[in-house]
Amino acid sequence: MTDHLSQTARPPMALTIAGSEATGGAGAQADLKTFQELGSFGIIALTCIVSFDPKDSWNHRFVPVEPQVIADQIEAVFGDYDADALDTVKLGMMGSPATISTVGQAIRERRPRHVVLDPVLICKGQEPGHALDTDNALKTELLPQATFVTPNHFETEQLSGMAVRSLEDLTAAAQEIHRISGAAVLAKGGVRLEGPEAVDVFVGEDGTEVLRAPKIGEHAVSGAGCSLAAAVAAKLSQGATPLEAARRAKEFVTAGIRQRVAGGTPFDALWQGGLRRSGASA
Ligand code: PXL
Repeated sequence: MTDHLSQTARPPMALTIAGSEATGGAGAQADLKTFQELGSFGIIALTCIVSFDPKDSWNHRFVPVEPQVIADQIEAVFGDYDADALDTVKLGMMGSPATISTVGQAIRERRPRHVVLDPVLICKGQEPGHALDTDNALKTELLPQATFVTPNHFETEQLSGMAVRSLEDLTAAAQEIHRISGAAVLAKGGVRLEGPEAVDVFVGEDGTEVLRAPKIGEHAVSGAGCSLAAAVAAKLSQGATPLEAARRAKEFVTAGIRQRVAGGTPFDALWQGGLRRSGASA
């Protein structure tokens, strides 16, 4: 459109390439809500559809989107907005090596300024064994293209090849992932490390910083990882430094966990409106 509306300033934009999680707790839904809450224009290219199964202990039913359809979505998005308008991409759940190679190629061709990789290997409730076939593909195809990576406890161990049992371990592993990838790293201890605080470690060009917040319960909350990486992406799309984006993202997620939503699944869901409701702004 070329009417007067197109003259108004364009909002910062962020694309998530991620899966749908139907209950709205995690995945592309969490990303889009986070982008909107934090003031960026959100866009989705869908990689897969996950439907938890209430008849089967909430196990994941997983349907991949055809590689060509993933490539088509990305083509549509970058056809619509050039790299100046859309310089931030978040990568969420891929689910298979075929998807990783399609997305890897699309990102290599477009080279967005910020590539925030949430290296999703397994979701809440899944066995770690499911992850191993995507592990190598993530490491070889996506990690080298990431400018910012947000591994959880398990993913930090996988990507660094190190055991993580303490804050010192988490810091060393985050530094190792930074060394391997060149990306800024926000490694999440979350509720997995002992102690009263949920501790994450940032390692990047702007240094190493431990981010702390009081633990809210002892159980992981659905959507926390997706929302954290999406909040980082939103802030980077608005010109924040990686460290600044990490700090704001941690506040956003902590407030969202405080305002979590309970349902029938064994895990609650983070609410992206939490920070807004608390009256603060990220
Ligand atoms: O929280 C990780 C995650 C990411 N993306 C999708 C998911 C999940 C976990 O359930 O379903 C689509």
